[in-house]
Amino acid sequence: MTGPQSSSLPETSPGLSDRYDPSVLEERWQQTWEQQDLYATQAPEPEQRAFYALSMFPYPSGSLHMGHVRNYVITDVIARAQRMRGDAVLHPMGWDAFGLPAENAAIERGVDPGVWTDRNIEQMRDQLGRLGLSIDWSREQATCHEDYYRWTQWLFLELHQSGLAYQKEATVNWDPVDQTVLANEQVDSEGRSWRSGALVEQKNLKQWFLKITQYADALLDDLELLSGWPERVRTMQANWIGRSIGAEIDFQVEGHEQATITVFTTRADTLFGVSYVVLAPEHPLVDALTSADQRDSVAAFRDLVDALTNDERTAEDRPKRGVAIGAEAVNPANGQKVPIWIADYVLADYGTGAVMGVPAHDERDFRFARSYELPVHRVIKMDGANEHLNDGEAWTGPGSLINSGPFDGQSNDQARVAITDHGGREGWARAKRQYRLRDWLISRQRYWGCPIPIIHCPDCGAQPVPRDQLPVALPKNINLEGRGGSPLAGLDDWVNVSCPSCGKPARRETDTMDTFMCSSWYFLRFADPSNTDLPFDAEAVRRWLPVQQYVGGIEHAILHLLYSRFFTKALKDRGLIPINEPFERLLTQGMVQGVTYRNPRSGRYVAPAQVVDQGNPIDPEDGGELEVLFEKMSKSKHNGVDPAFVIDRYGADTARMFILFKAPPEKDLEWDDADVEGQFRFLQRLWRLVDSVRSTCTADQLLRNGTASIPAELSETDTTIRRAVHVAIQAVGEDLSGDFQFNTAISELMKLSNSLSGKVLEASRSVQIEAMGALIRLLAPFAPHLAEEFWLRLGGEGSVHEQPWPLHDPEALVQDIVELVIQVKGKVRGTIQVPANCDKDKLEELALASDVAQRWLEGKPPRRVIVVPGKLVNLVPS
Ligand code: ANZ
Ligand code: ZN
Repeated sequence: MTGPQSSSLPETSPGLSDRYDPSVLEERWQQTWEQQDLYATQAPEPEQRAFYALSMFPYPSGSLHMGHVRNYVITDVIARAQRMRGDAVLHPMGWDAFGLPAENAAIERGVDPGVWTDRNIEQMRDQLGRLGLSIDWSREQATCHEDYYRWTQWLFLELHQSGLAYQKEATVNWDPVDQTVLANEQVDSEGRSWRSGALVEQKNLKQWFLKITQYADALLDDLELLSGWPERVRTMQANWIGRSIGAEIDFQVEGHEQATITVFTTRADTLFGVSYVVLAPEHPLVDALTSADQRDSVAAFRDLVDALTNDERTAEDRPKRGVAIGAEAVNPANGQKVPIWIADYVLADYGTGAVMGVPAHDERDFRFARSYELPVHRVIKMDGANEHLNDGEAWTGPGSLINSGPFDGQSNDQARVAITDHGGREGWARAKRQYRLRDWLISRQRYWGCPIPIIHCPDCGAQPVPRDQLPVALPKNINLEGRGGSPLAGLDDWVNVSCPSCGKPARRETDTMDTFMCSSWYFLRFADPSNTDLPFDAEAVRRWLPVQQYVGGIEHAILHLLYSRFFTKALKDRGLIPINEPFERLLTQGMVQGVTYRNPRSGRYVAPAQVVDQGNPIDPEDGGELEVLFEKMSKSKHNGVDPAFVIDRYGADTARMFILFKAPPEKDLEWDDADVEGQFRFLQRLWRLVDSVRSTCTADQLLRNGTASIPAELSETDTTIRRAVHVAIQAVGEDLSGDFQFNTAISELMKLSNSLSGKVLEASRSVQIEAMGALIRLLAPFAPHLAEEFWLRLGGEGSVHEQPWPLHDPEALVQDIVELVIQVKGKVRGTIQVPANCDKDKLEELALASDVAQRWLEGKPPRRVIVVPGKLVNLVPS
């Protein structure tokens, strides 16, 4: 018989047993949320804070990996928590959808890159759906769709109009595997392509660049505003921009009236110590200045250097090599003649491509001078030291000037300025800032990218495509087989157009844009995703941006994050947006590492299924023992764990809980099946806890909004439970602010669950409601499906995800105070007041901090401490 009270308890879904079965439950909630449009973005009310939570959008490879899962789950927890805290949250998702894999798939398998990409997007969207993310899918963007790239082109034209996009002939990085040029940021320190891993070659080509160097100072100086970014990322950007403050100094060349060699130096104070001048082998003056008898050795040396990468040329541990070219330069400070050399370590594209050699005060110059028996003139005296201390090596530290004419005795910092000023008055020196940053090369000779909206006219030059003709659509069904050069160049119908200015026959630009262009502004589009008149409306951008919390991989520390900052600043200067920096806070999540079996003899990685287990892991191939490591999950190392597999087996909530619990978000995370299992068991315990409460619950005792008015008189159980609940509310709240310590937040939830299990049933009904209402709401950002199910099962109203975040009641935290006796060697010496329920460690800590202890121990640690909880602490001095 069904009584009237229990019949009004909420229905759970048909077929749902009383066992925790995530597969049924999660799918049902995902469908319900979708039907309810639960995660639709709500425009912020006046007074309401707008909170933009964003994950770096993925390349649609077609399959979701654990790195993605970690990234999106972290952002999701933040978005959900902020929503419950009352913010208007924007949490969108999109696809960085142009790029080479689609084109290569097209070449290998004959599928259309657009079709291939859309299919992958579809698949990945489904996979993401299974994670239970609170994403507003109505704002989805794919950079390869016309309604997006039309605006990428429009923004390119904006930059072009401001003179920030230009074409020039340049020596560029050529990737021989992908058959395209690369930006400097896309070549690693070993000279390899970031994508294909091929050794990059140098080629001379006419290419499109963006003048990011115009923003070098702003990009560097504004790093100081980014206090919500990891220090490491800011340092990487600062080093990449590489500002040097120094001077240019002109040297005349003996016997060549017209020739001036300008060097860049950060040490103008050492000018009197110059013993030679060095040009980069590629320096334009080398040919004119080389004497007849040095022609052959100069030519031979240049060939040698041609074969080296920049890194090989400047590596610390390589000998520096060079040849004299048979000419002399005149030191403008003292008229001294010094030989001119070319050397491998002087780079053509840094500074002026020429340096003054000061062996006494620069290590590299010192070694060079030693190798070639060039003189060493000391001009900086190490203060307070015997002069010949720096005979055997270069002195690169501070000091005062010697052998420097009128500048003798000045500190080298003073002299650096004084010598530059003096040269300035005489016309041979200028203060100068130098940057490592180069303009961003954005043209690519590939098909699957955003076409550059330019038409080349023999008479008018490079003309922008009129904006009302955008997008310049990528032609479909083209033959991608012929490698080398842009595939678009072969399409006569597409290429041949008339000039938008004069109407004469002209040709379309056939290069496409670097995909980093497409991702440099997508965060702006999400603020105004369906605007058909503009890429975004400034008001919408003002409403949502800067992104409050950006989450993504450290691999973009320079690339995407620097480009996006540049775009933001350039668009602000164009008056298009009111913000100066795109991302207020940045979290770079650590890697997900899998158990990896490696054969230390062959270096071969062995798939776990092949490992022979004989107590130790054995390689079936050579019968020898394998090393067990944790490394970033990857196909080649056979150490990946498929998210779908984990979700099938345990559900998304367990996967989320494990990922959040196992390591703080910015640290690497070692995958561990046993810990996944552990989280699953924790959720099962919660299930039983909720079930136990539900079984005693009557219609007038439903959770409703999860709060209850607490009577003044409480039992001891009530007080204990309330304290545990409010301690958890406070701790989880703190862990979800600032540093995002999700792992400790989950530990707090576990503690709370332990405190409630069994005991909560003994509490009064209002305390039960308060406790369960808080537990479920605190769980909601982490395990959203299960929390929603619990909310329903206990008669909560509406969705748990729309409930306000619980706030702790300081009064519930107040603990009873008891008196504790402090003894020294068994004699009572005083008492202190301590909270009831302190554990032994806490009591010892409080006793040691007491006045009595200070007085009797005289600052020395005691030999022994005996704690009798609730009674006394006995200190035995040493
Ligand atoms: C004379 C000198 C004396 C220097 C001394 C240093 C110490 P950063 O800080 O990296 O900008 N340099 C300039 N252009 C170069 C090029 N194209 N290739 C290789 N080296 C180059 O370093 C600036 C210093 O690097 C410059 O200051 C110059 O050497 C060298 F005691 O000039 B210095
Ligand atoms: Zn024209």
